[in-house]
Amino acid sequence: MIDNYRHILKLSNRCYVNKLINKFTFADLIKYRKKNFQINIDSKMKFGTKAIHAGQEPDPSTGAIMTPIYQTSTYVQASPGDHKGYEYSRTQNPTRHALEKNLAALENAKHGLVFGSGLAATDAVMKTLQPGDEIISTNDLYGGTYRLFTKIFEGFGLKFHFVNMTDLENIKSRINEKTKLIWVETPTNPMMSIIDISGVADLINGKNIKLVVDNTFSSPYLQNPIDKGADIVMHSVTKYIAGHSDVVMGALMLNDDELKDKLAFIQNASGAIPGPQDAFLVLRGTKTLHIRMQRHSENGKEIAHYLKNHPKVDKVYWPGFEDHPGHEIAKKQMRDFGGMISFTMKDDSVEYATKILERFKLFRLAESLGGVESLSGHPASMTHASIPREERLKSGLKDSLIRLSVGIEDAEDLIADLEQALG
Ligand code: P1T
Repeated sequence: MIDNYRHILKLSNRCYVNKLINKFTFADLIKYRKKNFQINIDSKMKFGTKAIHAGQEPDPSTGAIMTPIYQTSTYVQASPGDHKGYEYSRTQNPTRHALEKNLAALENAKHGLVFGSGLAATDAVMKTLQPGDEIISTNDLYGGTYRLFTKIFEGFGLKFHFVNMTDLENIKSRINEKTKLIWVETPTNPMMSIIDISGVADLINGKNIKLVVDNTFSSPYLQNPIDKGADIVMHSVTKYIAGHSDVVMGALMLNDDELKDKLAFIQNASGAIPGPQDAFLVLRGTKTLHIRMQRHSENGKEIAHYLKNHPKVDKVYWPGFEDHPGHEIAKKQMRDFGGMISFTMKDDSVEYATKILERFKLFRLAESLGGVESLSGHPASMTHASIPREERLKSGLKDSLIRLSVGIEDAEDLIADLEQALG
């Protein structure tokens, strides 16, 4: 009896669905397909609107509001070369393309290209150079970038000069006819030094030298280097852009068509691309980038001031302080000062720093930064261990320096954690 009822229910449901399908005529389908759901993102649109909408149109086949994860390695062709613009997912993938367009819009750039990691993006930029070319970079930069430059690309004949870029004279005096690229990171990792992007751009104006800015610590919400004269912006998307510590990815944003073609060729030829699942996660991340960065900056400010007034703390490195040497430039080129802070203790020993790091409960000890959760790090033994100690000390990176990535938890709880850890 019950089985009979189930059968009748199934049949009637099927009839209802069929009726709906029959009502939706072929003409309706064409009308739906023709409707333009695209939102025109123009340069006047504000950051939050671009973050949520740029590069993202409802899926043409279903109307899905979120860009689908096109988890496919290849695309069917009607006849050789007769396809819909997608041939093979190393070269093109719709989810990745949506992200590339979204990221380009956030940096006010024409083009965006994403890679399997921040270092893969940096690697692609270096492959545009030739043996004998010279690069000027900051002496205070992410240890992995330093390692890529010195341990890989020096071996292929590129020459690197690492200088203190807070003084533009140090850059100017290194420029010669072989200089092809200037690699800036600002704020720097981990000393939070500020490099004047427009100042560097002015130095190379009219010369055949490209300016690349690693904008990871600021995120596109706090700083847009292309507006200040940079040729390429590089991001470790892993950090603030993705924002949830669940993806490793890198990106390049730029305006120059020829350079973009060169980099897209390298992206495909070397093949360091991210998968569609990760592209989807980052598209989800960028939708809240502006809100997250506002809270990172608010919390960063409270924590920086708390640390500055703590009797056991020696120096606090955060560009929002009026007495930070780069404060005026930071005010000029950044929208706010972010949530990255480094500090040293009056008891300047590795032992004491280690004790603090072990005591943290909310500020978990881990490599990386920029996620919603707060993290702590010990650059000398972790992120910057690949830089020789004498080089580290030149930029002020002491053995006891602790780096904080201030998350978006409640500031009171973060301060309570610092209070118990500093003892
Ligand atoms: O980890 P990856 O996505 O490859 O990005 C490298 C990178 C590039 N530039 C900067 C300024 C970075 O901070 C990083 C990665 N940094 C860390 C993992 C860290 O904890 O500092």
